[in-house]
Amino acid sequence: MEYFPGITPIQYEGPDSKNPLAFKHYNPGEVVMGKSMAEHLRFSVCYWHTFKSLGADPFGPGTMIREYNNSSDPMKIAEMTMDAAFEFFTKLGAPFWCFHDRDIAPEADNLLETNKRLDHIVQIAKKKQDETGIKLLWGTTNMFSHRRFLAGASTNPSPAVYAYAASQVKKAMEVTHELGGAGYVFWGGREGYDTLLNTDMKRELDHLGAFMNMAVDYKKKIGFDGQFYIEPKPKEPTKHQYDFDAGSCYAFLQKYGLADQFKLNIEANHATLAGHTFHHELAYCAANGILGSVDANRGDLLLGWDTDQFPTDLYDTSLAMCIILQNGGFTTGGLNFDAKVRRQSIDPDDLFHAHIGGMDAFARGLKIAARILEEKPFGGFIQKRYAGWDEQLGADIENGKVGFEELEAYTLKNGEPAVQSGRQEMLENILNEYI
Ligand code: XLS
Ligand code: CA
Ligand code: CA
Repeated sequence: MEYFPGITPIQYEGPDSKNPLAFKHYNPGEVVMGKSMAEHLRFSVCYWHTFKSLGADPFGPGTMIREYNNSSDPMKIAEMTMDAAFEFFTKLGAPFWCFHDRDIAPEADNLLETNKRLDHIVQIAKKKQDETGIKLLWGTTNMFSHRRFLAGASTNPSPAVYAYAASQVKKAMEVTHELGGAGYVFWGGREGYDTLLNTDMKRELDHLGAFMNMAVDYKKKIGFDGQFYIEPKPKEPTKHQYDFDAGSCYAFLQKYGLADQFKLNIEANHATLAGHTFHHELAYCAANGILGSVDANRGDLLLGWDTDQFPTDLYDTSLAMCIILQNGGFTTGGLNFDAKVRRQSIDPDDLFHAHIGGMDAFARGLKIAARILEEKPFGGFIQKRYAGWDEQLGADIENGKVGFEELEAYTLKNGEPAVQSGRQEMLENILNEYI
């Protein structure tokens, strides 16, 4: 059965093409700074939004009618959806996919039966991966939809829920390993709180730290060598999520002895919800050696929630690609479209338009970033701004050779320091010439 009839594999037709179902900028084999665009960008399609969310919002049910969702048997739906998904990945030309355990197979009445269902679907996925060459960027668990997780999973007040969550992560890591996943994501779900009147924050954080350490132990035990990631988000569903932003995740990882076991998966929309730019969160990770992977989407400046729109802003994609390239590019990570089409975009074709737009936006961002890094239009502005740190005084401070007394003696001898312009407007104008 063909679920996307009338769609042929999406081709690169170049910037002059007027075909909406063609790439204008993403040319997978084209080499940019020594690597193909496909290798740089490592695009991934997410299972949950693209195949499982059908347009429901708090005010109404789904609006999208899909052939692969048309059965009274939930396992039949799971099988048909996996078929549709691989047809989609193949036609789009996306090299990777991502999923939550419960996206691909529905829960049964108990954990044992649920795991059997998951195993059945994983075997289908494995066969399809082998046939198509499409790979798993990362797997994860859904520990936020079922009512047992209403007060969180590994930060739940009940140790029995904690145990259930551990069993679920154990299984999801096993199937991710089985599918050759390049990574495994921990997004906080309901790990956070709505009011401190009912929450023991210290205990919950300690439990979360212990849980992550158990996950690391089990990873070693089964020989899974994929990368672990934490995905920050400041709020939603809880009022305050523990993994608020990159900074709070890094503090958590260091406190619980996990800093060398995890990197971060930075989502653009979560960065802006935290009051940061996407650029900031990526730069913070790069500065601390924890830049792992990216959930490529965007929010809406006028809305305060996680709209998960497809990325189209060239400033965002260009600045992101500058950081990613300067950081040496992705290794295990990639650009996962954790994004959903709007509720009114009901046709299966809209899924293609959305992904083509996101892929072209990042392809342009890559080319812009590569030109900026090669042509250096800012003339080493940042290096020059900090040049004093390469001279005697700066070097003595950086090398710990001086303290307050020596710095006071320097100041008394040299008097008022010189100041320089930050030239923000000039730099913004130069950037605009490249967008
Ligand atoms: C939700 C998150 C989620 C993670 C995976 O806001 O973005 O989808 O990426 O659990
Ligand atoms: Ca995400
Ligand atoms: Ca999101």
